[in-house]
Amino acid sequence: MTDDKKPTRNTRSPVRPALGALSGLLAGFAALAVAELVAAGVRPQAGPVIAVGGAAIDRTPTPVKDWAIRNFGTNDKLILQLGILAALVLFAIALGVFALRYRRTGAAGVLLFGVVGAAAALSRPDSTGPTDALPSVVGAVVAAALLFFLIGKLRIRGPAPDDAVSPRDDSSDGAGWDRRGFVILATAAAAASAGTGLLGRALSGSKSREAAASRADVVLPAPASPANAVPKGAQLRIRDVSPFTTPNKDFYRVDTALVVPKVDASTWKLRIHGKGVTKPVTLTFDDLLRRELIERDITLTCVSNEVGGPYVGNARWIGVRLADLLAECGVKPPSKGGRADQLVARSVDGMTIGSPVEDVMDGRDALLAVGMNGEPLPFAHGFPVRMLVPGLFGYVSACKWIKDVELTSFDDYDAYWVKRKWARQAPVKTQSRIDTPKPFARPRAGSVMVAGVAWAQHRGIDKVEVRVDDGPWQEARLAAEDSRDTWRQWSFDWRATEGGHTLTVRATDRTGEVQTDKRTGTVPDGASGRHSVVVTVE
Ligand SMILES: Nc1nc2c(c(=O)[nH]1)N[C@H]1C(S)=C(S)[C@@H](COP(=O)(O)O)O[C@H]1N2
Ligand SMILES: [Mo]
Repeated sequence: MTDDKKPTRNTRSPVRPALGALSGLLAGFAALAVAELVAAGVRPQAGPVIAVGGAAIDRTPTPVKDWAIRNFGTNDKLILQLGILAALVLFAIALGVFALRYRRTGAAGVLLFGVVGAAAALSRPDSTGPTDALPSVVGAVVAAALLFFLIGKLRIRGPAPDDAVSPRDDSSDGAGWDRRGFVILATAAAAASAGTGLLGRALSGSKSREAAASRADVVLPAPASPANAVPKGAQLRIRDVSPFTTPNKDFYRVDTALVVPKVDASTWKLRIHGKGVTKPVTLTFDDLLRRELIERDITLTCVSNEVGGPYVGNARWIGVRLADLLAECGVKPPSKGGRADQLVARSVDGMTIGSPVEDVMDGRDALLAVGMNGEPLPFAHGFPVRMLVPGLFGYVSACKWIKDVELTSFDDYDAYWVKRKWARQAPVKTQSRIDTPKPFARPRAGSVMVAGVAWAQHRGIDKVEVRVDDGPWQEARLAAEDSRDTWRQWSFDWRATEGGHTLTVRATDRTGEVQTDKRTGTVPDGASGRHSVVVTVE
């Protein structure tokens, strides 16, 4: 035993630092709870975690963001929020311990976090004004006061008032400081924070309940121009091939929104204005539903989708033809003398997405969509209204939670992703994917069904070929085409021989272009290259 190491007078007990750390944590907890309650009154998105998270997303370098989307998918936001909370916990602990010694400075340090949160909230593109600073500021003031008083209880009373390492410190843990006062204050603070946090949750919950009620009230009118029935042969009877229509619950989601915006359709409005708009309009949701609706199958793809990746889906959308609406507002495409060549869609969360006016008005089914696979848009996919332009990647066409359409020019304005190194214009690239067999599968020798999907929206898929190892390209069987705006399933009956094999797929679109084997990354205008799967035949 190390009994030779008798405690000296200056040995510090770990109890006070631990209680300092606890004080920091309690202050942090109080800050978040109070901020959440204030945010529920102001605007849920103005809360510090969401605001700082959103600001972090906007400032994340494009390669990192792209990597996060590819690796965490929809969970990227959860991971970011957990990261922010973990950082807050560490800082709270550090501040609490620090405050044992420097009480005022420690408490003031809490205020600094309030400033960071407030600055983040005010800098958000969806900020509605100075009140957005309130959640962070009020939260920080309450937390600073709490830390100050909690640490006060931990101070040693007696002859050495200002020195944390008091001579009485070593006599026994807790001697000299107000143990009872600390326990009472800490318990009260924890209980009050929990109550405040729950109240905040309940209040912000009531707003999203209103939005949910407005969605439940939506009755989608029958489309004046229904989609053609999906041809029977469009859906192959092969296990593990992506279904022709992607169910809403399985549809990929890519956006920068930390919390899904819950928009109340009954108060939603869309403004159309800008260059060359002779008759600007503001439309309500009911205005849109009263118009002629069209229904179309359209495949949507993300520019961040890697070759073989999951960010592509096909749905049956209902909406208003955007070109007609624009024409009523006096907008002409550039080829007919129109002054604006870019349409910038803006969402309630501040996202901006720029599409070529020429593409939107060239006769394709560019939509202001209100329905997805037979129901109102799910909140995550843009309720009440989103844009879609067949043939363009989502980041230049598919604005969710849209609230404003401004006609401008590419020379005058760069939208959100363009400011972050992505291309101004980005038609989808001709792509194909092997859905089955999966990588490293071990199928039996003999007949093995190779199948997947291929897409080249608005051009159409004319051919898909499969190659085994370095063999010749062999034509796959193509499922029936629904429309050139949708993907097509394909299959290939492979006579598999034992051993390791690489299967590669390539598509040819209706312009005759063969999917390139030149590999590029997703930035700036989408990944190119061919999808391969390695299997071992047994
Ligand atoms: N408001 C808003 N709309 C948005 C985005 C966004 O971040 N915010 N992301 C775009 C991108 S990059 C894509 S690929 C599609 C994805 O639509 P989905 O999530 O419904 O699949 O939405 C587009 N619309
Ligand atoms: Mo995207």
